[in-house]
Amino acid sequence: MTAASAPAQRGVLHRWGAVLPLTPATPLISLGEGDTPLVRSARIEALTGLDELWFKLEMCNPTGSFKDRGMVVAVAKAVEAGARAIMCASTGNTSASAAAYAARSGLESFVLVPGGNVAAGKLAQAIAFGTRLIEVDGNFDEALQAARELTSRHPVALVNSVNPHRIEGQKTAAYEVCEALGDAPDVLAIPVGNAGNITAYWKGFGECAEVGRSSTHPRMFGFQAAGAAPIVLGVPVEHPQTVASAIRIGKPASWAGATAARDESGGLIEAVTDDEILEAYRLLAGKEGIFCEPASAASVAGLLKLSREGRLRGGRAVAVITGNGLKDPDTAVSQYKPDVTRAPATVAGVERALGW
Ligand code: AN7
Repeated sequence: MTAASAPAQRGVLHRWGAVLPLTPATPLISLGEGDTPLVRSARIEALTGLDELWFKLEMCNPTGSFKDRGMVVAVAKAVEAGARAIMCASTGNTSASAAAYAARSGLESFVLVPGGNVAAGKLAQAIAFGTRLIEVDGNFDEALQAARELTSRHPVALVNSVNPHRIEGQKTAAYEVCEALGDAPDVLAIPVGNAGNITAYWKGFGECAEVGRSSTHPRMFGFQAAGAAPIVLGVPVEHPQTVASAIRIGKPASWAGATAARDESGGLIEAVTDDEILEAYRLLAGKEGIFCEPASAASVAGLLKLSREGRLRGGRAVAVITGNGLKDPDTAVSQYKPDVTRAPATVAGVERALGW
């Protein structure tokens, strides 16, 4: 028997350390985040008028969302700075990710979530990772304001995307897209909630162009839910509403970053309705085998909307699939009448039930 060679080190800090603000004192923690698949659309592409449609499957990260990419950097830097505890406000995915990396690093974590508006799987994750869960009587925007003030008064590190280390980590997805395609795509389609991710991708694409990892930059197409579309409307939304609870955000912290990404790239930020989001959600599962959460389907809903309006002409687009559908089982169940047949546990019984 030959000795197995040591597996290569994985994770954002190992893979992308050279473009991250690491020091010799930064602990290289990892749950194997990053290096997510970029897969070509099998069937939706033909509905869009695009030459190529690709999906960046950020749902394949360890806690099931893109948040892990930035959280690993934020938590490593918090540990480096001597923090014993971290805090975030969250519509669910940030809290799941923060709680996981805190557990991994021996930190205490506190998460503020809008009571009654977080998908069940995300709450299950936060609880399993042993976080101190605070359900606030208010929405995400109010929870974030409270988290900002609390972390300025107490020795607890804030790990929302207002923490620049989160943006640094999340920009690595743009590097991976450029590497996988050999260049930047023509269009990057992405859901927009608190607007950290569109800000991070734009930073990443800018850096890739600067150092010759790409010859161009994409137009950034951001999509908000129609009931939670402050950037589209140009004013905060006091009572945001949408089935896509992850992006039920009325006052995005990175508002300026999102509009800069839009304007500097010649892109757009538009709204998609809950019906359009759920149509894309069902198409992604039924026609592509990709079970994402509703917020993630907003990127594809947006491309389909632009296509219907005759505003997409060729080119290569990447849609970011930000989170896993397993996180929100209630929306899944509400969308389908399951095709279930009862039968005795015999060959004859199943044949009879199927009418064979
Ligand atoms: C699946 O977890 O804001 O525009 O607190 O979970 O960077 O906020 C989640 C946001 C898109 C929007 N898709 O990204 C949180 C949170 C999914 C998300 C977004 C979120 P940003």
